[in-house]
Amino acid sequence: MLLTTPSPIDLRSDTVTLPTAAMRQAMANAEVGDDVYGEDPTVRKLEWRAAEIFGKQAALFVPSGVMGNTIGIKLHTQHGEEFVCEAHAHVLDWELSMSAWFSGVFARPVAATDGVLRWSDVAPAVRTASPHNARTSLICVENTHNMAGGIVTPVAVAEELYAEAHARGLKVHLDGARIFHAATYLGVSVATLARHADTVMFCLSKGLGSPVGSLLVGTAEDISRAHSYRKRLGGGMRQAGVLAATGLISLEEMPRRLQEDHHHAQAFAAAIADIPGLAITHEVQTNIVIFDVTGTGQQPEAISARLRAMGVLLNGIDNARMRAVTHYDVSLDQCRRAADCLRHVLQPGASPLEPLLGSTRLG
Ligand code: TLP
Repeated sequence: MLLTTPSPIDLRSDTVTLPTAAMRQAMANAEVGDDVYGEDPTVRKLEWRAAEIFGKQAALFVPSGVMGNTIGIKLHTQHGEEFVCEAHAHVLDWELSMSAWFSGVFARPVAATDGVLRWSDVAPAVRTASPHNARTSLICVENTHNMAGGIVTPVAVAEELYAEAHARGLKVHLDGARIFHAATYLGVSVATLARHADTVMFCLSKGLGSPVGSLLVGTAEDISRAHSYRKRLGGGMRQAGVLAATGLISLEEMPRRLQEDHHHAQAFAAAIADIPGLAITHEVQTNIVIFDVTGTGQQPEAISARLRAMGVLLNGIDNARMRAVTHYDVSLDQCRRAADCLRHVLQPGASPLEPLLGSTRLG
């Protein structure tokens, strides 16, 4: 007899989504070739569509967001230069110092309290070359900003930054891992948000549901140079069409359902907002809810362990804060149940609830 194991409600990240039935079918049927020779028709189609959707000349399929950001930074900098980014940017905090390791550049962080990087934050940190200073050559922006609770940069704020940066000869790379979420929130196209960025990295394997892959979009010249950096990083893939096939589904079909994830994040936030000692750090605009648990007197790690015992996966991001990320594989009901579990474990002297049973897949 088979034992039923409870399916966890996984709010650790939107990277945990599983490929849909249509994606698995597309993988099985994908036309493939050797992409290092430029002969994989499905990869070429994905790159062509990504460039078209973003209003750019060309695109490069890469295995991960980190690789896309690494190549973006490499394209616009020389060894020994500086780039400016927000103090909690992914490129700074979560990419194992790849900018230093691969490009030999120094990240100069500037804090934007609400997570929206403005030109007024960036300007004082920009340096021109002198006997005492290394030159700033690049600004990295992140939209949505992951560690600022998925906050969106308004179009006008971004446009001012691009214009001021370009006026000073600086390049701008956009970490748009969740750029489709930003576009959904603002009700604009990703092309509008990408218009003035020199390069944009976006992920297929987060809210868009693909198992693997990101794209770097930009000018034909930059993307042509990017090929050699991808190869150096070990990202030259061969019959990668099996992955690109899911990417095409992500691009064409998944953006239209992101509003649902935003709604679920808001419902989760509303359901935990009055838990004593818990404070949501940012307005919930997209699919990420970050909350500070310091006031509960409990550590994120301990809360995480107790939630896990109840079938809810939700991690800390530091000693004070935890993050919940909604996605295709969690329903509204599951978000509400996760919130109930969180309330339960934060009650003084709470005992573990029964594990939660049920599928993590939306109907
Ligand atoms: N973010 C992951 C973790 O690395 C934190 C997550 O669970 O959110 N840019 C941004 C803004 C990201 O959030 C991430 C991944 C990346 C780049 C890197 O993408 P991958 O994981 O594909 O290398």
